[in-house]
Amino acid sequence: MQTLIIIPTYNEIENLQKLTENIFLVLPQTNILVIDDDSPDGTGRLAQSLAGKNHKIKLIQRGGKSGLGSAYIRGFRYALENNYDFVFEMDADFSHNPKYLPEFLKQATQYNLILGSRYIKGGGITEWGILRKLISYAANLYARIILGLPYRDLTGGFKCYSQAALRNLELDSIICEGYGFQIETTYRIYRKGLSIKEIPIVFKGRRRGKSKISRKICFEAFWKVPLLRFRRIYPEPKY
Ligand SMILES: Nc1nc2c(ncn2[C@@H]2O[C@H](COP(=O)(O)OP(=O)(O)OP(=O)(O)O)[C@@H](O)[C@H]2O)c(=O)[nH]1
Ligand SMILES: [Mg+2]
Repeated sequence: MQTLIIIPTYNEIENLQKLTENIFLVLPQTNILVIDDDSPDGTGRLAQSLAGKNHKIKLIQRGGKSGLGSAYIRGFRYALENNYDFVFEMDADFSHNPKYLPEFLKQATQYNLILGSRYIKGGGITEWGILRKLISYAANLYARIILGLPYRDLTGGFKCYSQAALRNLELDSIICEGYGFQIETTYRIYRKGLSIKEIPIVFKGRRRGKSKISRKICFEAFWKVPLLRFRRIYPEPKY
């Protein structure tokens, strides 16, 4: 059973090394794929040196900041080319605690997609102000109602896909980039009739490094979510 944890990075030099160490403490056999967009703070160079010392750490270095969604799509292609069985999405900033990884994997043997959920019993958010909590909650409600999805946390980025789920994503036709990307990937898997399970996570607000959230990313999700609803027919995947 081969697992790959994809970590997109942009200016995460204060977080990356410690995060990889903590991941290997709970999942010693996993591989980690860092997708760095030429971070000005040298995260890419750090990742290169970590990869040089440990063959379980892989690096894809891209030429410049091209967005979270396209970084994950690049990582998903790598995972399919290399035949990984289970593939995680995880942020670099310790918002996603590695301690949950074994529970994700346990559930992934029974479901095609596991969502780390802040909005079910046992889940939560620490270190976020009321405004950010409200925006996140409203965005989830909006997506849930428009798309008719029975899940509480659609914008979260701590997820585990089976290989079958990845093959069903039809990567060439994904239209969203930021929070919308998380909504779109879950929606596609749901529409294909694959199984999805939410498990509770306590999400911790970023402590080190700077946020990359932007108004553009929030606005994109706002106007593209209704498009997803009415754009039901996706072209055949090209692998
Ligand atoms: N490769 C790549 N990684 C990115 C890009 N934008 C964000 N990331 C990474 O994606 C993950 C999530 O981004 P965050 O900035 O933490 O976004 P957020 O969690 O919504 O907001 P904060 O936690 O407040 O910073 C982090 O690991 C970032 O370094 C990008 O354009 N390219
Ligand atoms: Mg974050």
